[in-house]
Amino acid sequence: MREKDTLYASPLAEIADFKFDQAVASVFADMINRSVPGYGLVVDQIGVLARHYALPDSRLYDLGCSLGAATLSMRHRVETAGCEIIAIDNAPAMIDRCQEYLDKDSASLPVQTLCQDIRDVSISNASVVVMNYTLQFIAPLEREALMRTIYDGLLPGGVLILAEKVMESSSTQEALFQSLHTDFKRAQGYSDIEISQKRSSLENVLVSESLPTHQQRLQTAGFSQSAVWFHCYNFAALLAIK
Ligand code: GEK
Repeated sequence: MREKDTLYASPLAEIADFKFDQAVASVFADMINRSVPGYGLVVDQIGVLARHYALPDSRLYDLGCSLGAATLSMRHRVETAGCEIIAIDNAPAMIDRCQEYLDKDSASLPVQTLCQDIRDVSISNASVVVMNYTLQFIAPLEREALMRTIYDGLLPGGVLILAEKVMESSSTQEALFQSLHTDFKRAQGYSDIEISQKRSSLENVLVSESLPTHQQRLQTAGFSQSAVWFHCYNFAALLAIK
């Protein structure tokens, strides 16, 4: 059974910026499932999409892999010969646990884990690149360069699967979705104090952008097509094809 997230349950004297440390890693599965609407569905579909787009003898990257949920989804679905998954995260607490889960997993697709900053990573011979709620933690000014690195490392016909917290262009709709997201978290058992303290800790750390901003950046990087395949409140996933 997964460990329950109670990190923000008691009033805190000072709310520090959110960090992917040991405390977060130990409750992360519970935290993300109860905070991100549709997380399980998106993770599952990443495996289905990877199976569709994986090319023989190519690499599949999971950038900001955390505990390896998307990696495991791909590992269990992809059957194309000669594929390898590269799972990368710069938080030691996350990647160590990810490795532990992979060691216990019996699927045969090879996985290499790397404790590395995805801004420094080299990508090559890729048929699938996944960024499942990771780009939002990269400074907006650094996002374009990362998109180009991903685009350049993809094979023709390769895909980027990008899930993000997104911001609505209309302030009325943004307020509506924020309030519905708060209801979602309440329904998952989070108290108002937990919701508000967690929101404060993420304020300077998670920077969301609008879907049109993401789509424009993907187009500028060279992607010929991008399609929204999941959208629930402020959470969306795109498929961008080279
Ligand atoms: C999942 N994809 O469960 N370099 C490497 N990793 C980074 C960087 C960076 N510069 N910045 C942040 N991360 C996962 C969920 S969580 C999403 C992704 C969330 C990592 C960070 O350490 C964390 O593990 C992950 O990106 C973001 O399918 O917590 O909302």
